[in-house]
Amino acid sequence: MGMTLAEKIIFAHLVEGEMAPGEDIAIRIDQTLTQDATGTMAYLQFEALGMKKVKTELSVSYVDHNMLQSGFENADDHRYLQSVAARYGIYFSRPGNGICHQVHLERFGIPGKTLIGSDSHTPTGGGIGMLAIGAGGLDVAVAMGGGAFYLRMPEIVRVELTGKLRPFVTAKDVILEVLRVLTVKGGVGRIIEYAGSGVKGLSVPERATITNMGAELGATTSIFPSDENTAAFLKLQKRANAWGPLAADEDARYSKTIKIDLAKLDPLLAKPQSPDNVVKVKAVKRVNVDQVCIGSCTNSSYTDLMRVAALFKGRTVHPDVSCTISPGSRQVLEAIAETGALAAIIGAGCRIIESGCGPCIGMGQAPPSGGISVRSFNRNFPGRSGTKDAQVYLASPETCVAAAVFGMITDPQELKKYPQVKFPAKLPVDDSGIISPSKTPGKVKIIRGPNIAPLPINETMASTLEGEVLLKVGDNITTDHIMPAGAKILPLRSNIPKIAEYVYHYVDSDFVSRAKAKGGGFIVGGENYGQGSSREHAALAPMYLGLKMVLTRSFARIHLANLINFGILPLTFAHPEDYDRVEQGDKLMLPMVADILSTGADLTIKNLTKGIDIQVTYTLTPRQVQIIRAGGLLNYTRAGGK
Ligand code: MIC
Ligand code: SF4
Repeated sequence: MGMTLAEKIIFAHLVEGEMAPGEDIAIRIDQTLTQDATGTMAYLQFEALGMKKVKTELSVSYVDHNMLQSGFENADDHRYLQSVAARYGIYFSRPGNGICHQVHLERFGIPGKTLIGSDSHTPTGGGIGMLAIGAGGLDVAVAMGGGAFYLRMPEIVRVELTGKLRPFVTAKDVILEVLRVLTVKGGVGRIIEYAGSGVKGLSVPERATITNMGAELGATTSIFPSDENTAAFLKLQKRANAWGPLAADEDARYSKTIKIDLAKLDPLLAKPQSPDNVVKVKAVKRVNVDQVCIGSCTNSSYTDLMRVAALFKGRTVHPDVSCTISPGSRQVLEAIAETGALAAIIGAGCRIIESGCGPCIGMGQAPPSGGISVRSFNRNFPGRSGTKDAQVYLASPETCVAAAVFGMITDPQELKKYPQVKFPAKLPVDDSGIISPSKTPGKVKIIRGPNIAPLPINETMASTLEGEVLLKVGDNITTDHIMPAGAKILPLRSNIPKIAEYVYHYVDSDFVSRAKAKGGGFIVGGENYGQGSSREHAALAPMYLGLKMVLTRSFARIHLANLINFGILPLTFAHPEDYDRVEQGDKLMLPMVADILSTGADLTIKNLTKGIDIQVTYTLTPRQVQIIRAGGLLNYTRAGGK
């Protein structure tokens, strides 16, 4: 029997387990990436592992998130990251060089290789045929140390693309359509593989837009074949040698197939507050816009911005709109400057932001109170923009231009003439923004600023857990709810005691004081708990506050792994309706839980307040049970666990 594309790469990297859906497997990791907001923790953890040098084929440390330097914190972190990279054999991409995913695609991605990154949008690399997976920083630290990456073998879903996109319908609309069909939890436990005759009409950056937002489906990763378009992209990057062909076998078997005729798609957008709240642009009537933001790791490539510039030519940004542009990489910025496109964008009245995440993570450009913001980004979770009551819509760069020009959400087809944009014969390839590791690592001094607090170390798990439900939340809680980002909180990423003060800040401002007063406790959640980003701070900071167990209807993949990595027990209701039988403030007891987990026997939680028993399930491997009992992966690894 033939193999799917993802299966081929997994098979070539398999070090443990059997490649059947639902089985626990471990794969060898060729490349890792980190970004600054998760990277400081990942490198503190790597240091704690006591290795001399990274053992991967390639590891890169990017600075792209915490770019606003309104105090010493971020600049200190950048310096720490640069020194750690020099010391341990890691490439360092300087602030201003671009967004990790865009730069990695341009400069380092190789079809057929495995990549894990401490950022949920790492699957952007799937656009070039990599098996690229987002993970918590600790998993990345372990992989840098040569450890395998453990995951549950996903099922493989095939998305068959046929036909050709019409003018003003873009790659963004393809992934918005997939999100409409599958929803934000439709990808959990799955890899999305794109195939079909429609694939050849999509360039690598377009494919990357699609695989990038596979993160919003909750998918483990998404991947495209490596073909002549991939070869052309790599050639332009002066990396023709990195190319190799890759595709699924004809007779490969998939758990499900979704068919999309590209010619039948319309311009789409995701309405507030979820990326799967998708409708046709033309169905949105009379919504005035305050802000438009174009950029982010989803839509900030050369072709994206060339098209934006062409559409802005001879037009201006509406007087009631503030329009920002953040190019994905220095290469993109340089290229659009060379062609004159940048001048057209500036001339239209756009505000140019340096290459980085910027407004996507609330690092500046928070919209006005109650403001409407249309963004070419990938997430519109509440509060993420930095303004609690702002309403964020997600759409293609083309739809963003239409909103910026007309001052209201408008079908981009109203812009009439669709510009044909092609790659130039040559791109400004220049790696001077990427600093190679030191040739004399022994001489490198690691520089730690005062904001970098030591890693909190968890205690081993108590035999019986007892405590109070500190908070009960609903479905699809994101890590932005649990551990918000933004310009104020992000600089605290290297300081767990300080950042812990903001856990669930916008959901329940008393959560932290309650958790402290009770000496820790439990959280109850609904479906898809912890969707969104890979930030392990959403597990690490609650761990610091004494969180011992989270009980939900279901979990999102990366957050589940992060909870286990930090010794927090993830449990699910055996009977989903039991969600209604636990309330905030209830006292719960899990008698002899540590031993029961090791035997794999059924587990019952005693709700002491209500005098009832609640049956729960757990799908932990024996290794994961040991990790939780040890108080987390760091303790486990340091004690010699593999
Ligand atoms: C995001 O888009 O939410 C982030 C910021 O890139 C995160 C990582 C982080 O929280 O640092 C992600 O997607 O993993
Ligand atoms: Fe940066 Fe936004 Fe992409 Fe996250 S989603 S990596 S914050 S650009």
